Amino acid sequence: DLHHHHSVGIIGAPFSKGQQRDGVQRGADHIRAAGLVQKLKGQGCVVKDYGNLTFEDVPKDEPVGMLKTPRAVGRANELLAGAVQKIKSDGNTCVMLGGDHSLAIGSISGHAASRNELSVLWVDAHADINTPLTTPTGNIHGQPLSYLIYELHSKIPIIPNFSWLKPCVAAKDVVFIGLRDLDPGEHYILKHLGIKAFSMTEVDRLGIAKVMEQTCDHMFSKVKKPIHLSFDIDALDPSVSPATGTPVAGGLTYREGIYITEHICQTGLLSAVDMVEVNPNLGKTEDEIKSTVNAAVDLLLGCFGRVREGSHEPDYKIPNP
Ligand code: 6HN
Ligand code: MN
Ligand code: MN
Ligand code: MN
Repeated sequence: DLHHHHSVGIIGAPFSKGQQRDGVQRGADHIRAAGLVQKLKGQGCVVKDYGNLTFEDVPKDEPVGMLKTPRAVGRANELLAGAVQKIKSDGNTCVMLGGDHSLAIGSISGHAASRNELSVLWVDAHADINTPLTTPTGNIHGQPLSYLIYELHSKIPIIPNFSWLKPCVAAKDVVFIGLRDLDPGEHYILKHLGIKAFSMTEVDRLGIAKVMEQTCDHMFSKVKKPIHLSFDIDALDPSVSPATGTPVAGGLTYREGIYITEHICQTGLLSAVDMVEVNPNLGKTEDEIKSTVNAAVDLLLGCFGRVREGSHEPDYKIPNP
């Protein structure tokens, strides 16, 4: 709400090499151009924009096994991890604007480096938990969680430019919402590690209010850990957010998405947010791009106190005529 004065630190990560569709590196600038900073300030946040990271070209980045452009992904995430760690040590809730979802490797690592233990809420059509050996595509944006989870450490081979990375999240501290397109290896991993997951079937069965209640019950079962929300815009239905690289029919409504962010804000434990996979090149019309970018902005506003019922300052008085 208005009275917390959330301190927000924004970092842009114009990176696309975790997948193969050009344009997703421009997501961050589109989200800014839609007025994110001004709108956050307008709802009482203290905002510092740390700007965009610069990712240098990594020459001779040949595949390693199935993995595509592994050296560029490793290097970009090492940089991002450092930036996120700095933003956290400055006392902010960190907002990472992607870019593709491989960036969660650096964002979550940098966040974890500044905190003891995290809960990770992964809102996505996909589970992004393939290992380098289960991946059907070789795209690292479909794999970030396998690199981050302790229990999968022994399944991750040595990859160039990833030697800085250490797993930092326990399987029991991960919750998924919105799943509807998993690869067989990913489904096995979720079941095998007992990871809490609300697929679109559970969203249909329970409704989003119960899903969020149970998500928080699970995340706060022992101690109240800081929350890392990793929001892939493809979690929303493609009718809302069509400008994204791997759209899947049957997603969250705009309202369900907003409800998730409102509920997470109310916990008071939100510590970092990723907003990824907005690809302005993939909108077929200007309206499709707008709808996707505006959804991303509104979700972020929900994370930082915007409530649909409206709000007012504590000293508000009705003007006298
Ligand atoms: N994302 N499971 C597929 C893969 O290539 O591993 C799709 C991944 C999509 C990743 O949307 O962030
Ligand atoms: Mn608040
Ligand atoms: Mn996805
Ligand atoms: Mn994703």
